[in-house]
Amino acid sequence: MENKDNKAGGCACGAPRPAPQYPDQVTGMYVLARALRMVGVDTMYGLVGIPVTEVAYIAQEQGIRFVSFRHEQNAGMAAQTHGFLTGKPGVLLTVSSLGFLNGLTATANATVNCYPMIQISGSSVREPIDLDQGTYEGLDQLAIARPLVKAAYRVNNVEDIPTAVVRAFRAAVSGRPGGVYLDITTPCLGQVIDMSRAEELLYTPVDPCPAMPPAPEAIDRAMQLIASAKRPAFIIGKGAAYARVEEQMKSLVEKTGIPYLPMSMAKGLLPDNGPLSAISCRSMVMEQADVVVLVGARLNWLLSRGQGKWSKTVKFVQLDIDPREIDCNRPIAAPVVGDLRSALDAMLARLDSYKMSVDPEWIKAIQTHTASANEKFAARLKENAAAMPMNHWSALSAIKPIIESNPDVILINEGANTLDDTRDAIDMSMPRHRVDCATWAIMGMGMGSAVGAAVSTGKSVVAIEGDSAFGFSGMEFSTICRFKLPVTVVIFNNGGIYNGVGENLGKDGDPAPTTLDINARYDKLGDAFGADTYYVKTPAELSDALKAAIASKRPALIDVQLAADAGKESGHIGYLNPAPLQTIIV
Ligand code: ADP
Ligand code: TZD
Ligand code: MG
Repeated sequence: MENKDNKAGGCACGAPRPAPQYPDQVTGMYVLARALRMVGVDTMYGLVGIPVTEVAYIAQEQGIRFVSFRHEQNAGMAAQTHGFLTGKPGVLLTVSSLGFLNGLTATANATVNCYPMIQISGSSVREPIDLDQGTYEGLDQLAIARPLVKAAYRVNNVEDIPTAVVRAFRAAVSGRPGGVYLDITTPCLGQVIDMSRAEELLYTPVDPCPAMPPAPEAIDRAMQLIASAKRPAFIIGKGAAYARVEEQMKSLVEKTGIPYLPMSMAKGLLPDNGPLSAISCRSMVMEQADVVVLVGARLNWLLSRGQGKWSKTVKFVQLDIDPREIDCNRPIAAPVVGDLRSALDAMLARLDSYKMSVDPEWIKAIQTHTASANEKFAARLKENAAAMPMNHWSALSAIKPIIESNPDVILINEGANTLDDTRDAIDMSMPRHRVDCATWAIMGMGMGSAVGAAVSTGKSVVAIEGDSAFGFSGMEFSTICRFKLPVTVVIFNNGGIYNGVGENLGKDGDPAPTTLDINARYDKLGDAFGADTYYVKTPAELSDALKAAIASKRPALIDVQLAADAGKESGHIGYLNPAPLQTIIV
């Protein structure tokens, strides 16, 4: 009987690539690369092996940049960040079984965060998988991916590859963006087709991300409510950053005089320190606003699901592309379902028909509260600047002025205290310049996102990482170096998850569950790959190192020595722990 296991009919791995046997024929791998080119894909992130090595070689040959990683999750995090920052799906290429599963974590994360991304995975021969006969890397990948992604397709026939790529592209970017899984079997990748037939099948889709304007009556309902409000506020989410509506939001804020509160990754869409910024007035907005306009922000756990502190009488206007988002936690008085650009343009066009009734006292109260919060914040940074060993605030007192005077640097940020304190300390003034662990608050996006941000924008990147957070993707620092990216990684080492002073309650001599390595020299990891490295113990040393690192536009790693007791359990979200944990952990 013929051994069908992974018989591809073409070269599956290894370099240099052999010359094609039949010059007028091509394989599925070639058709895939060409189809990606036709939808405008210029970059792929991934990790190769059987059966997709040749896909990456052909992609490079076809002018697609292939950024090769050490672990698929990180390549996926790069692809999702590429998607968020460019509005075009980031593409991840993985091998079958574990490579697929490793990458799927990022594709699921992209879906949860509404970032467009396509994971393309080779998969093994169908028949022995379906009969559970134990084939090479056999796994029913499509079935596993399906519940975790926005859409999932399998291609079994080379002639279907162009259609599959276009469908994946459309699914990723249209409506609410998300992660899409494209499964291509090994036989399909190796299937041979005449070049002329392949060229006939290839096409570029028309309008893959169509505008979806909201109904005019939805706009009027929303405008009426906004115009009636005495204490209104905009809450701007990362959907607005993704939709690139900074100009529309600027006009709307200027023309209505309504203050705005950005969610973490919407920071900088309008300046954090602008006169109508309510960034320091989160509680005030929740407790006192009478109308809140959600602009590409979900009323999910990050906004207490509209419960808790929120006023019982506040009325919501919600601008979102996904009708299922409306009413999910609180009744929404004025849903505006459609794409943000069309929705905001329509609101601006109708603005002259409405007279705003914003109470000047509300604006005064927000500005007074902001001034006093800013004063307290500055005092806190100042008084901690001298702490030895450093804590998060001392380190941030050095970093804040440098990042703020380099507004075009993209900031990547993950950790617990490292995340919360950095987000609060550093004002952003440009849209899409902050990428963090976002809706799922996951660790492990750092190095992948840093690569994706640098590759997709060509800009300099600074990643501010907790020592635990860094550990999830730290090996990818080698990718930053191999691709010579202008990325500076700053590691806040407080020796653990949340801090380094956890106690092992069993006293068996093992480290506590939260304890990592307070004396680790992470900078030496950078040395291994030829980066510029720094080990710093004071804000002055950190300041010099960060300035030099950003100016060099080379890979750099700064190990920031903090005190082991710097940082508290779970940062700002300790209240989410089940009750007994709160009493045990330091
Ligand atoms: P944040 O975490 O910043 O609060 P979320 O991820 O919770 O933001 O919400 C983003 C929202 O933006 C999602 O509900 C998504 O459907 C919506 N969205 C994304 N792109 C668009 C768009 N182009 N137009 C309208 N809404 C969008
Ligand atoms: N695993 C994954 C994938 N995501 C998570 N969020 C966690 C585990 C749990 N976790 C957090 O929520 S924050 C964090 C973990 C492990 C790390 C916090 O430590 P850090 O930052 O060193 O990164 P700080 O400054 O010490 O708080
Ligand atoms: Mg830590």
